[in-house]
Amino acid sequence: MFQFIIASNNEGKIKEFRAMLGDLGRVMSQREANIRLEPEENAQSFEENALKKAKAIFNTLPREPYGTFILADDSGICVDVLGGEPGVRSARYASKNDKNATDEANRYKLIQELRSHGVPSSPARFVACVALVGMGARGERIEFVARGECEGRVIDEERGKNGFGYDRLFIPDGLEETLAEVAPEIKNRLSHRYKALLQVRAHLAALM
Ligand code: ITT
Repeated sequence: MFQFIIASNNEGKIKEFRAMLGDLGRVMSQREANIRLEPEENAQSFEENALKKAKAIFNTLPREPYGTFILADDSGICVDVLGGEPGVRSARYASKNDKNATDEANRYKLIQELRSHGVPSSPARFVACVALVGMGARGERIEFVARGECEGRVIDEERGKNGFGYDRLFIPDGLEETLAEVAPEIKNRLSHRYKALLQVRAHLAALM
């Protein structure tokens, strides 16, 4: 069995990781593991930010036992009519001081931006890069990053109460509902995070 420490302070993400990885072992948040660090996310790509977070948290571990892995997720929403924005800045989209803004403020800003472009909706995608950092059975360092994408469109009104972040504004291809209107089990079978985690799971299986 593995033990995973999720390098995140976002409760929405942590809940999804628990649901998607619980069968492989123990899943703890960094808070539960008593790790207070909040690495800066100032890179230009989701991949770099995810790996940076995972390495920083891994380096705080007192020992590096085989079987304990750090998982970090850098994610966001890329909206076509906004030229791919907010992208890596999704958590800070509505912020004036470059710190994370609230989900409500970020959604409000996205709605305003769509309206200022004169469109009620736009093609968009959620992107998640998930980095896995740990120690292999022969003491070798394991670093792996996977990218998952979920195509769909954003709309200019909130619908639904499930999920977190931009879920209330995003309708995935093939559905009529937003990700906040469907059950968590549905989101967790089609999401960007799920697609990245499938690759992580395959990588872990190859280590066993
Ligand atoms: P950590 O860095 O502590 O993990 P964070 O919230 O700062 O948490 P990111 O920097 O990766 O995480 O920002 C992700 C942003 O994209 C944030 O605004 C989320 O609400 C949004 N987001 C990511 N995945 C999402 C999903 O599945 N549904 C809705 N919004 C999502």
